[in-house]
Amino acid sequence: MKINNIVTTPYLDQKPGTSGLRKTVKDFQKRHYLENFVQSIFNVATELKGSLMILGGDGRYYNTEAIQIILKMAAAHGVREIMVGQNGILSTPAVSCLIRKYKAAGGIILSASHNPGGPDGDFGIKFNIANGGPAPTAFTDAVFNLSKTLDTYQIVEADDIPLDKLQTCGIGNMNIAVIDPVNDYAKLMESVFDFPRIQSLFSSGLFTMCFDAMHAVTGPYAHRIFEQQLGANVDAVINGMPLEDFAGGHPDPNLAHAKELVAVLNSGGSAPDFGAASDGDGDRNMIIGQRFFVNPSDSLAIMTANAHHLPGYRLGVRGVARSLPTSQAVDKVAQAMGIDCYETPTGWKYFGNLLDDKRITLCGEESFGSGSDHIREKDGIWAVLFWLNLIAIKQQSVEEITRSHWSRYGRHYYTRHDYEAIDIDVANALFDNLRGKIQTLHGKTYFGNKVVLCDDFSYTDPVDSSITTNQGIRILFANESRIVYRLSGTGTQGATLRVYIERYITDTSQHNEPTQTMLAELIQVAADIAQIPQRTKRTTPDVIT
Ligand code: VG1
Ligand code: CO
Repeated sequence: MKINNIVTTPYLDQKPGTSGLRKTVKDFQKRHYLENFVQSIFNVATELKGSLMILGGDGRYYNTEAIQIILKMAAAHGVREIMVGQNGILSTPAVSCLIRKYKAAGGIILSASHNPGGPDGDFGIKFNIANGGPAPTAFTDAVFNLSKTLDTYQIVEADDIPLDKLQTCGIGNMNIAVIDPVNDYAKLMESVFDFPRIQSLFSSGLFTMCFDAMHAVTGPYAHRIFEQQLGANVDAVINGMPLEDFAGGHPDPNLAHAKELVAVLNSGGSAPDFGAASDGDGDRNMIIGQRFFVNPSDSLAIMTANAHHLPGYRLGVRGVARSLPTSQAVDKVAQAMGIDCYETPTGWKYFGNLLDDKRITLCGEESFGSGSDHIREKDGIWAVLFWLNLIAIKQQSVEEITRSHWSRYGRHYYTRHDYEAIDIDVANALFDNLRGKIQTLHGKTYFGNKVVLCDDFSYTDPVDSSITTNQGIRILFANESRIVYRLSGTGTQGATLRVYIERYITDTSQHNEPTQTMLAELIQVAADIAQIPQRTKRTTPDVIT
């Protein structure tokens, strides 16, 4: 085995964001760009030497090239064995499952998640640690610092490894197992949910579903689990073939991007009873019923209130966590159940310690992400199975389950407005101005909403006491309404401003209103306080979820 030491020049922009390093494909194709970043990972994650590592991606453009490079670099760094998904495919939750099941030292996931793919799209790389979860900030900071002065990387000279068939082979002393991407994950799902009960839901002939894999990674998982194992209707999975460019689509499961699914569910008499979608790398989910959308924050609250009905959660929910911008719907459930509810910064890495320390069982984010202690990532297929299992037990529709939840706990009207690709200087100035106002807003009243707290959110991890600051400006009102502002850490063009708005209504006679109408005044307040139109020259957001 011949290890080459390649001389390279450092890049100064390899700073991981909310979820790994995410750049355009064109950036990743720059000379040694990927190699540099992977070398920095190996330099920090010295535990990979002599250990097992998991490797796979969401199948987007540049996935297979990147996998071949990483295999050869792993061999050069003394990795003992690599498990790689067939054709380079592994969903993010499947990687987390495999790391935990086979006690790997870590894993690399190639994905830019919900960002578009193809030669003109985005690519990304994430590193997950031995607990199966995203590397914590201390790790990604160390990787970034090293990347800025990196001058060589190590790679083995070897032929490419065929990834199309299941086999074991090797490069030098390193074993390679090309594995079925679905098997282990499907077994885990069977252990968490009541598969026979979901099977009987489908075999009754009275219930059908439609799952939109958006030509991303979940296609093979959905075909196997929903159609083959659970016996769902034959046309249950649409867009189930992973494609390098997601057929030109934007693999983000929300009402704006999963249009085909929404049309199917809104098609009237013959529409399926249940609809769902997942994103590029399979960790997000959207749940819908016939002409009915379940807000992801509500989904987390509903899961928390009902988890004890499901086999995997029979012992109950220890505690829950949600990210800052996620609505306070789950807080109401936690309060009623007498369990802890943690508020964390955005990004799954902040849930890892809480899960490992057994403080929480379920967690979620407003951005169509939910998960539990079964792995250390959010999990799209898991969320769909959770809902299917719940429907099978309750024999109620998605809408009935959600409405009865609202009538018990109240409804949190919620929306997120995204202003994409705005000039970075404009975005920074907007935030500087907002921060400057923090002290002055307290006690002010806008359309009857009185400000009781305004701050720049910071989080002290209760397990390791690490402190994370500047996570978003939040404004809380006396009536429990809320506005949160933050900048995205996953975009690749300029800055994306996210504004999150919520309003809590207990009166059931007001639970049938259009969300944007119910939030209109607060939307106005949010725009005024941050001077969004004046500063960004935009009067409407690019995406509303
Ligand atoms: C977004 C979401 C965040 C999520 C992250 C990664 O981050 O808001 O909740 O954890 O994407 O999800 P940001 O910084 O752009 O708001 V995924 O499915 O890209 O791994
Ligand atoms: Co994702």
